Amino acid sequence: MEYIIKNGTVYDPTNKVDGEKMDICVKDGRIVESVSNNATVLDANNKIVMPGGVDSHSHIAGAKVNTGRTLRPEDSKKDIWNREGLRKGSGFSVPSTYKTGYQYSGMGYTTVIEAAMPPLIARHTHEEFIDLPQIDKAAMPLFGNNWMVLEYLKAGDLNMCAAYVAWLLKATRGFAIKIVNPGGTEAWGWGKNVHGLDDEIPYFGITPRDIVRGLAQVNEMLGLPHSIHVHPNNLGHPGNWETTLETMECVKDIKAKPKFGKRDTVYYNTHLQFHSYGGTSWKDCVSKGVEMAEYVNKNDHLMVDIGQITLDETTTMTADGPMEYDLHMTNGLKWANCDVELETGSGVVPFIYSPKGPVYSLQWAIGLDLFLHANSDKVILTTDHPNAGPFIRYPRVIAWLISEEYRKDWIENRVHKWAAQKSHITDTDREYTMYEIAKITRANTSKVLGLSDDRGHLGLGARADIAIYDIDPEEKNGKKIEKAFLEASYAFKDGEIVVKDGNVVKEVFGNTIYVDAKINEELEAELMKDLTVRFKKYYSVNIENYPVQEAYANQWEPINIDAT
Ligand code: MFN
Ligand code: ZN
Ligand code: ZN
Repeated sequence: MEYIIKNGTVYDPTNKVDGEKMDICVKDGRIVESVSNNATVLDANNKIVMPGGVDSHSHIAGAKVNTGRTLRPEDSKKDIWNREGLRKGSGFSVPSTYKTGYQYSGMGYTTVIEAAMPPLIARHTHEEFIDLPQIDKAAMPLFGNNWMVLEYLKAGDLNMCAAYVAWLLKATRGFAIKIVNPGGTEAWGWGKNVHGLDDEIPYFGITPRDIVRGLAQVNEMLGLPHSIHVHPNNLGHPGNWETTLETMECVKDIKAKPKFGKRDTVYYNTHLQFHSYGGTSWKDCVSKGVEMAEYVNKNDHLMVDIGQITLDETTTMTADGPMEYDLHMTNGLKWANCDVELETGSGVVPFIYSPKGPVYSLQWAIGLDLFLHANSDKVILTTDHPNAGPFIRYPRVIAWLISEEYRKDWIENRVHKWAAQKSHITDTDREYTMYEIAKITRANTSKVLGLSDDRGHLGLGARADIAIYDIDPEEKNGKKIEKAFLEASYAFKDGEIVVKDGNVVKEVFGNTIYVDAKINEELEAELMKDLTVRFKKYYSVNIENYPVQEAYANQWEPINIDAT
């Protein structure tokens, strides 16, 4: 199929296109220079055109997501979908698989990264991916509490650690190194936690600093497309901003050496909002959003996503087991906890971020402090779906960023006074431009993931993943902004129209992206010898049964790297 999208106002930061009226040509799934006279014409006059959205951090598939669905039948009964021609679905904060794909697609998103995959049960993530239509997907295996990683780092053997990371990425069809509460989740196996970068991890004797630094070095030895992706220690605790800064500082000297893509950073801090808390308790907690944003602005080695609180009832889920226990003790709601042998753990807790709550209003303001004081080249829009709120609230977050008037309405009429009192959100009248919105949802994410060669932009040769929204770039009405970004006029996936007027009109199945890094043969042989012994000794499964089989995707998209 050929298309020409005529006269749209185009925002494509990767190619420095800022609101120019231009035509976009599409042929055989890619953006091309020109099309024939037979091309279908799409009139985008008075509409804006952006590359398809790329989400670098969202929990959409796998064991803990499904545990969330099981734990919360009250959520699964919400927002029941029964639309002509589509699979039925339901769930507000933890939607079913098909609905997840449809809703991302309806918002004009085309690539989404699942933020935490337990290696041993990677198959569960991939099984759900198979039934998750409309988008390309990838998943980040959890490495920060893995016994093999801890052992190799304890022995100071970065080569073996790198070989293991390469093997695990391939075996689980994973995409990048995810680190959650380094050392803390392992300590949770002993009913403990770690509280700072230099706390000793029980039995292993190494520290969170050793894990973060070690894995950052390994990441660059292998030349992976993405950097290490880190959820630091002390999430959600007043005073944690100091731990966050120390974690960021500890990898500053490492140089980015990707063998694929254009990443120039070595550290990615996810859901920074949850890590930017001052004070010593919730009574004296204040936003450190401005201080954190200033650090992010002046340091080139890192990128961050925000994890903006949306003030909804949601379901929290994370590999940070001890944190979820704390949360369950704080809010008194039900709790699920899971251990994944040798590798990681997880917890799931419902959470009601009431707009009237002082603490939740402050958390909301901290996210906005970060956005409003950060350079838009350095931040990424996420809600850490569903932890700080469901992804279908991205359009509302965009409205808060674009319209000071709308933000003020929330500050004055909807949220608790702590939001304004304990943060700096009322000190600034900054409003994001459409160009900046395109950066924090497309250009920045595709670059930091190493996927900007053919995703997140509209240059020649890019995948024809495109979103068209019916909105005036100067619009300041929050409700109109939200509606426009929630219901894309059109969305294209690989050159086909998949959404019209916010409705999915064509079901397609995207790729599953993973990294296949080739390592030196001798090193690989040494690793396999060692792993075979470790599997026999510790695991309840055989090494032969561990890798994810070829059948576990609609279409694999390997990223081949030569790390010999
Ligand atoms: C990430 O996974 C990921 O993370 C993230 O809820 C997550 O009540 C999962 O126990 C949280 N509240 C307080 O202590 C508040 C202080 C309280 C007090 O005791 O004084 N103050 C008030 O209530 C204000 C009263 C005055 C007023 O102004 O109204 C705590 C409590 C809480 C706090 C509970 N914390 C958890 C937050 C952390 C992490 C959520 C989610 C988190 C999820 N990853 O009217 C007048 O003048 C009187 C004013 C009042 C007064 O002063 O008395 C995954 O991968
Ligand atoms: Zn996290
Ligand atoms: Zn997360």
